[in-house]
Amino acid sequence: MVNKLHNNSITARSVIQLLRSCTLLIILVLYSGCSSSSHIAAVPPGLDLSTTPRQTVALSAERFRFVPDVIHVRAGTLLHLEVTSHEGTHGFEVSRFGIDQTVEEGTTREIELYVGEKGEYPFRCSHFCGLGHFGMKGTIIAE
Ligand SMILES: [Cu+2]
Repeated sequence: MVNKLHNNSITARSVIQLLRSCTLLIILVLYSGCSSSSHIAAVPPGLDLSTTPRQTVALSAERFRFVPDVIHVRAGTLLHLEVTSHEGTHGFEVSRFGIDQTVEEGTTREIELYVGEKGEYPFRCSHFCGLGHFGMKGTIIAE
């Protein structure tokens, strides 16, 4: 009888420990999920705007593409994008920079981001715009 009680309390303790480990694991998974989608500040607060080179690119959002869909920029440039939708409502998302804007037909969104590091930064339409929506994407290439 005493033995049985003892065994039960051990089982209960193991279950609690298991639950604790699971909770910890879930928190870790959620946390790593968040950090993998972490983004760079679009324009870092300390950036000296008077000396930073700028580049302006006009982007057209159409069904179902961005024109141009590849933007070349020199690393260390403040990129000024003018995104105009000529057909339908679209979204403009650069997840690495935490940018996500809706661009309604006939309007232009002005978006600034500082491309500090060499690399490829994908962008895409983030507003479902029709059958070709999922192919509506492009890349900023910083060299
Ligand atoms: Cu779309």
